[in-house]
Amino acid sequence: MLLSRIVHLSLSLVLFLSACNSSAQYMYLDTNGDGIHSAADQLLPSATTEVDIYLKTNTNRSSPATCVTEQPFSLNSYSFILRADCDSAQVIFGRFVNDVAHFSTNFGGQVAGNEIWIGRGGGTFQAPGTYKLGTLRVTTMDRCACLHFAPSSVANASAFTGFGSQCEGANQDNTLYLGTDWFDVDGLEPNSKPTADPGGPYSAPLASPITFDGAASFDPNGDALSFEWSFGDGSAANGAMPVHTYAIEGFYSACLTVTDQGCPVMSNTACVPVQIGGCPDIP
Ligand SMILES: [Ca+2]
Ligand SMILES: [Ca+2]
Repeated sequence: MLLSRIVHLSLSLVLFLSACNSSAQYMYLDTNGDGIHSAADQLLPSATTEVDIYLKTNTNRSSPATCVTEQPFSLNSYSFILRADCDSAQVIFGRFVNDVAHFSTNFGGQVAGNEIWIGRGGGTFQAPGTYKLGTLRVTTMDRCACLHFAPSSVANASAFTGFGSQCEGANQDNTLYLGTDWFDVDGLEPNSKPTADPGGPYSAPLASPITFDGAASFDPNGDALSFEWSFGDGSAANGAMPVHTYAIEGFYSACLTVTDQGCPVMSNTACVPVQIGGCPDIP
């Protein structure tokens, strides 16, 4: 409780008289070191992931913020809560390293179950912009885990996700709070399913080979895919571009199932019409 009081006091050092509402800040997580958030950012199952925490103090995903009192969206402290709250996955929070220069004041922090709260600050205002706040080690046990920002803590009613700034915010305490002053966050989600694209439609004379093309299939996480085809005549094959020859004229439905290597493993199936021989054209 004492630590959280210190956070509130520290984030309220600079007071201004005029109200300043803002709704355009963005906090996100990055695990592949490219400095941006995408579906490729995930916790490694049964392993330790270095999770980078980023904050844009003066923009949301795509547009700038405006402080109505024209005070800058500077930064002199931050506080965030992360929670692994999906699929009953167990996580272990490890070392956190602050990356903002001059933020040598440690507001403490707290781990409670699958939740962690961390706060840092310093006396010098940093210019508005994009900051890598720091890096947190997160270890998952034997399950696929997620990690989400939370506006408030389950374990500590005084902890919050936000940052101290010269722009005073809706509460006029020079603290911009997630869920009050701004809303854009991107945590780490479990696996996303791939999309199967079997190409086609296909047609060929009887007994002529057809090259099926599933290369346009994709996975939003960038997972490698395996390909399984069912040609509709009882035959099957693996691979992105198998060749198959039908022995009987007619219409068939060829289906492609792609499977990723994510956690949990996910699949997607799509089918395409096939015309063999001199039948009328496929509508
Ligand atoms: Ca990334
Ligand atoms: Ca995937």
